[in-house]
Amino acid sequence: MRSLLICSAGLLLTANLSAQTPTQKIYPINFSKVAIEDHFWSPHLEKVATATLDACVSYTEDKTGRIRNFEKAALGSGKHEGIYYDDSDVYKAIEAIAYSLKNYPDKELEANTDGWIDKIAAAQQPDGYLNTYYTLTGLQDRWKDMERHEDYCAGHLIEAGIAYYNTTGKDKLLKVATKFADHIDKYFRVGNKPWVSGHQEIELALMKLYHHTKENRYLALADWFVEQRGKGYGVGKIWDEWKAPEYAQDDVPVRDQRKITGHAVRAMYLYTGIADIASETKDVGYLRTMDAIWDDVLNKHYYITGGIGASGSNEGFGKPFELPNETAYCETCASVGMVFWNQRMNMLSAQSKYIDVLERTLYNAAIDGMSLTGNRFFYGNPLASNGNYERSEWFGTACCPSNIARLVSSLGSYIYSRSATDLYVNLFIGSETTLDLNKNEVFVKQTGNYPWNGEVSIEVSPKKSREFTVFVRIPGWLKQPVPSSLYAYESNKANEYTITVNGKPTVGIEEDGYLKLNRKWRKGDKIDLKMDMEVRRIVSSDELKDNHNKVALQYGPIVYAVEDIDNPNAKNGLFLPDGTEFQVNYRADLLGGTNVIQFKAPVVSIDHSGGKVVQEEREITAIPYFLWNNRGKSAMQVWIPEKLTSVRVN
Ligand code: FUB
Ligand code: ZN
Repeated sequence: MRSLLICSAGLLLTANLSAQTPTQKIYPINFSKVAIEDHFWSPHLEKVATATLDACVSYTEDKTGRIRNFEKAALGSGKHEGIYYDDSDVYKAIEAIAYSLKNYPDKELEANTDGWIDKIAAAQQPDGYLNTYYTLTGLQDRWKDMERHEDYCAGHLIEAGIAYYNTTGKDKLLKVATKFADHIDKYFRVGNKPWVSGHQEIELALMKLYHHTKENRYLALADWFVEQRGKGYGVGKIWDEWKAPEYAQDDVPVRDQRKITGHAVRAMYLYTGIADIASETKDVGYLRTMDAIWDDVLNKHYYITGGIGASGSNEGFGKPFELPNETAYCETCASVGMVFWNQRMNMLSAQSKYIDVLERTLYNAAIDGMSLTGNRFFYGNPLASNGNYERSEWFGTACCPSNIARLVSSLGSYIYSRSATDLYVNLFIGSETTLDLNKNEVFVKQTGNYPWNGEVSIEVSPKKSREFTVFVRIPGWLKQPVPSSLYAYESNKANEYTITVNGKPTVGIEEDGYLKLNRKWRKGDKIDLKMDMEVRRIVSSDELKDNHNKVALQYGPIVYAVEDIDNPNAKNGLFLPDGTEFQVNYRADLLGGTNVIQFKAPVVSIDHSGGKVVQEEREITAIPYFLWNNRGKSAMQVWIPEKLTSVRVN
């Protein structure tokens, strides 16, 4: 299967594509070329620009010592404040700022960021090394404990440098990052000194640097980092103290890995980097590993919200099928990484199942990480709560806020992809872009009200009438909740869709989850896609003990939750018998405007005065999962008992 992919991908090489790699079948259209105007997403993008970045800036430079650390490191003295990986948050904030500035220019924010960059540059060592923790605690200890995130921070620095250059044209940070990358290359790869990254990230960052500079040594270094793993080279806390190389996906060489292990963010960044490398080197071993690991994640470790990493103790994957709801870790950063990785997998294969996964994670577990106000964040995203859990303004380990900010502000990069000749529509987000297909300018505009309903219009307007193919993703959720056996719709009826071009019903061929519309496209042509949305009851495979006799509700790609704030004391007594009738209503007045699912269902409680169990029929309102905890603390559940016998009443 995979070798087929490689053979056929080779054919694409004939095209003169600066952004396409040898193994990629398709590649995304960058957010800087996509203008988003979308009922659902525009408010989130705006909140990132107006509130999330403010939070990141104030916590980075005032409320914590992250910028002060750079000032002190430039002087070569002072006490390091915070944790040894805190530099990474500064870089990630700069990356998010860079993306957001593209959509929302802001001179003041840019000037302030320039000031940060001056301080970062001043803190760099003459040999290129840059890490405020070691500069302030003793450079003699650098590059010793592989868990200490020096290369992780370098990775985020590289990503920030490229992003800031791309938006502003200013290359000061990029030069700093490049100098650090060169230092690492010389010291490790050229110097032939083993190093296992204790927190992967640098691999994907080096691939960005490779694409930016076209310098082969960055590709070689990225690959070198991956090759180091699983060979017993690890030194430092993970290996010597914890004796847990699997925590950092270092127990087995990458080409032999078949099961997901360990820390979820580390894993996602690693496999994203490997996909980027394999797309250049056509490394069949890497591609096989990723197929196997992806199947393992989807079949054994994947929450219905698209979250991953069930366990808090390792911030990562637990045993197969161990997916508790109330203690689900599902770190926001892991969801961000899941989006990154699945986009890469889609690029390699042109299969829409990866976008199905990306979409589920994006619209549920990932965006749950941020409040509607944009300035409160979840680090973990559980699927049930007794009412004591809430978003925070910030965290001691503050990886998540800037991570969700950089994802949302670069959202435009996930909507469309292309090959040399054809266009792919992946996500249904109101937006416009213009691309060059075979020297023909093609304007594309999407409108609709997805995910609240399933009606989407796509205008495809080429300057010159030409034949090409528009691949429209037919979402997997029409037929099954996820592309694996972990979850299923209770009734196996598939939802239908219809598609018309210029009002005429069209039957296209479905290929790898896309409807292929091949024709001579003319100015003003319009595709109308209508997807049936209805409330679907989802059940879990028997192995998921925590979900026995429980159902979750989904409408379109959105997973719903019942919050006690709408349904007092329903958390412990609600159940959803077969045949419950659901109504979907759009409530403009609620939570910034949202669909709700309303239904009558029994709720049992204990009448403590009489010691009796009381059952009453109540009107229940379910809201999208990602919107919970926007009205204060409240109990919440995604998985709801189906029968009285599975209700646990307190
Ligand atoms: O270690 C850096 C970041 O902090 C990780 O990616 C997160 O999981 C948190 O541990
Ligand atoms: Zn995080």
